[in-house]
Amino acid sequence: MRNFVGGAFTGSAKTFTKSSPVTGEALFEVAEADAGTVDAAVDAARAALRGPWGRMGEQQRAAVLRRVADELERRFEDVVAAEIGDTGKSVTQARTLDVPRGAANFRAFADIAASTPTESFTTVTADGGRALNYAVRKPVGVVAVIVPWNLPLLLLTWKVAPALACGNTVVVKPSEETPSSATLLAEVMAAAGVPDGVFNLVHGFGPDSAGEFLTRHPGVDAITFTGESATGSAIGKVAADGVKAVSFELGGKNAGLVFADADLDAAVEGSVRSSFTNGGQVCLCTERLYVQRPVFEEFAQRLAERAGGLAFGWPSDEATGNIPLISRQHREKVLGHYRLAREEGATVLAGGGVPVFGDARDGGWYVQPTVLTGLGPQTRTNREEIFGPVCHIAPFDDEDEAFALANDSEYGLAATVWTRDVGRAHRAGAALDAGLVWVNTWFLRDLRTPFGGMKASGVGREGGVHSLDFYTELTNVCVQL
Ligand code: NAD
Ligand code: 6OD
Repeated sequence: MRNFVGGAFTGSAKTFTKSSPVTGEALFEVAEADAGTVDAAVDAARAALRGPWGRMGEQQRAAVLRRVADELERRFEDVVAAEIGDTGKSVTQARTLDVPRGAANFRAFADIAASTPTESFTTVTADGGRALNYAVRKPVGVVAVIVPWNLPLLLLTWKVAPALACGNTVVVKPSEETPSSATLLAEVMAAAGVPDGVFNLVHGFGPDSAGEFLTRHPGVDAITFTGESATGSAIGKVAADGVKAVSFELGGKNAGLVFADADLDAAVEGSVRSSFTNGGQVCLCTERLYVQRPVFEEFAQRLAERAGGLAFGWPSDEATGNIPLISRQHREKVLGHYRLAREEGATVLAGGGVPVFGDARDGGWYVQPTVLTGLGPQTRTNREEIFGPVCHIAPFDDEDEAFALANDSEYGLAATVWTRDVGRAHRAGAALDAGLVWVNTWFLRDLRTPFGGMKASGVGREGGVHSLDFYTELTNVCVQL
């Protein structure tokens, strides 16, 4: 697996090994970009701004991005295989979520960038004259795109597509755990006719590796990052030194509120999805569930039964409901939280351990989906992001208490509310400290809407016109008429 710089794949003196989350076995070597490779990638991106890409109009760029979407769809099964190989996720999820969203991101941002007007104001001057103000959108320049491993292609293209649609060039650093779909995307870019240097890819780790070399690089104009809040904080310090614009999509400790008036079947099924999709490795996953007391016992029992019944298949099995965690290190973290929850006094309603398969998957990074109860809001279990297939359920009595419990967190990314009371649904939207509030659904995305988190969950918003605001500079032109 190689780096992609200025339109060519390049090797590296140093490599690292990518292993399978399903079996733990070594899969392939990845070329780790050194500082020189990152320099070359940033230089190529800068040069491409001055080339044909920089001279294209937004409609022409949009046409190129639609070709990228077409080419991604032509390589659909290759990309599915790449995502499964790197993450162990299920073929069903890769085919219905990860890869279609990759293509959808390019189409959506091609449309948005090519059709969003800028503002214009006429000013009446003191002498009765007129001046016309209008805003011109310009690319920011070279954008560093640093993304995590949980939804590799989806999260990468969610940033690359708007960045390119706005006329920027990018240097991408995927997670060390998931180099494959980003490498395939480089092939797709070349095949779709994206000019050399517009999309560059460097593989490696964070500190003292490609990630840090990129964020510290003086030739980078803006940094868009998705990952842990602690990493965001470290990158923020570096970005401040270089006075670079940042967009941060960070961690979450998301609450789900189930009211007694909810459709309980929908709430149980929705909570199975929101807590266990992708092995709980989605920043939007619900790790804290609060359930109104009259339905608490029934809900808890049904959720625990559903969690215990989720199928452990191979990734190729369409019915697979559980996937492995991404790495040994991440599994140690999640199992550490399972132990901690017990030490804190939790009752384990489902899971809490490691499944035994009697086949090669015993060498992989699986854990059981886990449902906990019995802990207070100040426990570490209810405050720290675990990022695994686990949720804690606690009862509440009334709406005010539910909203207060949901808001009692250092994080503010997403919340999910299950209710049939329309008024309550709207009150929740206003009251909850979260960038996204879903009512009677979860992870339903419209790419024109704002996406991002409050508090430790992020800085800024992307999505729709908000992405344009990050990936462009606005110049106001004031003309005395
Ligand atoms: P991470 O922060 O460890 O790594 C993310 C990326 O940053 C990787 O590519 C990594 O190599 C790189 N990186 C790490 N340290 C760096 C440094 N000092 N300088 C530059 N780059 C550095 O996160 P992860 O473990 O890959 O992903 C899981 C986390 O991501 C969870 O906290 C999850 O909530 C969060 N996440 C948030 C969103 C969102 O939209 N808010 C989406 C997905 C994941
Ligand atoms: O759907 C998206 O656009 C998005 N950014 C999802 C993030 C998921 C986090 O793991």
